[in-house]
Amino acid sequence: MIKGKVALVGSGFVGSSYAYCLLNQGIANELVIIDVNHKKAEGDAMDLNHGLPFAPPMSIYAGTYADCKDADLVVITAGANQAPGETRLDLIEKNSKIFQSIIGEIMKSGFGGLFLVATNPVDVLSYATWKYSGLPPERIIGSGTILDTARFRYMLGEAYNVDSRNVHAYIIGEHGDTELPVYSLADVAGRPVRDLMAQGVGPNEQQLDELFVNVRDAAYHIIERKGATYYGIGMSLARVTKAILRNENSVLTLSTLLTGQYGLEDVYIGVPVIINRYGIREVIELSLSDDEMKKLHQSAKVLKKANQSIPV
Ligand code: 6V0
Repeated sequence: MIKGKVALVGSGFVGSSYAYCLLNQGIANELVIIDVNHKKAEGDAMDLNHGLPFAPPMSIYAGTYADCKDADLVVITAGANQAPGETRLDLIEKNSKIFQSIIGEIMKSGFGGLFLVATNPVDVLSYATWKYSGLPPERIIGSGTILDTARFRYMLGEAYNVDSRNVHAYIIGEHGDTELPVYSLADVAGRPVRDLMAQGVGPNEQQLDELFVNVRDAAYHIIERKGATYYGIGMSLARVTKAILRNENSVLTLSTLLTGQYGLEDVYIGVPVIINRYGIREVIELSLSDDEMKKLHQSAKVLKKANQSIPV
C-alpha cells in the first residue's frame, strides 16, 4: 500500500506553490518540507497547516533529509532560478553543485522511492540525479516539457476558442530554447490542426509559428514581468504527483532517459511517457515528421553537450 508521503526539497516560489496545490487538491497524506533555509520551510509548513480546516486532512511539517527515508516521492525544486535574460542552461554550474550534495544526503537516508526534478536546467539535472543516485532510470523523472505542453494547449485552446482540455498536442525536447511543437499530431477534439488550417478554421501557418514562439518564450515573458514563474509549474508537479501516488498510468510529457527510442540514447529529454507509482512505465514513440525528428535530435545534441559539464 502506498503511503502517500512526499518530501519537498526547496521551498521557494516553485516549491511552496507546489505544496499549496498538494494541499488544495488533497493529493498526498504527508508532506515534509526541506530547505537550506529551515526557517522558510518552517514558516511555509505553519502557513499551510492553517489552511487545513478548509482542505482534506494532511500532515505537513518542516524536516531534514532523514525524513526522506520512507517517502514515496522526493520532489526537488531547490536551487537558483533564471534572472532576466539568463537561459536555463546558464544555471548548470550553480545547480549541479547543489544537486550533488542534496542527492547524496537523500540517498544516505535510505530513500527507496521516486525522484521528481523541477530545478533548471531540468533535463540536465534529471540526468545528474540519475548518475548521483545510482537508482534505475525509470525512478528519476524530470518535469520536462509538461508545463510547455500545458502552455501550448492553453494557447491553442484560446486560438480555437475551445476548452484546453479538449486540445491534444505536445511540446517535446529540451525544457528550454530548443524545444519543439509536434504540430503534425496536434488535434482539437480529434480534428487535426493541419486539417483545420486547410479548411481555413483557426490560426494559419504563420500564426501557429508565432503561437509556438510564445509558448517557448513564455518563461522569459513572465520573468520580465514578475521575476519568476511558479503557479503553472506548481500545478504541473501536483499533476505528476497525483499520477504517481494514485498509480494512474497517465500520459504526460516528462523528461526521461532515452535508451534507443527516437534513435537517441543516454540523454534525459521531454517526451510523452506513461507514468505510474513505479515511475516511467513506458516511453511513447510518436510518429514524428522528418522535420520534427531533426529538431528533436538537435535538441538532444544540445542537452548531451550540456551533460558533459556536470561535476562527477
Ligand atoms: P527560489 O524561490 O529561489 O527557491 C529556491 C529554494 O531553494 C530557496 O528556498 C532556497 O533556500 C532553496 N535552496 C537553495 N539551495 C539549497 C540547498 N542546497 N538545499 C536545499 N534548499 C536549497 O527559486 P524558484 O522556486 O523560483 O525556482 C526553483 C527552480 O525551479 C529554479 O531552478 C527554476 O529555474 C526552476 N523552475 C522550473 C520550472 C520547470 O518547468 N521545470 C518552471 C519554473 C521554475
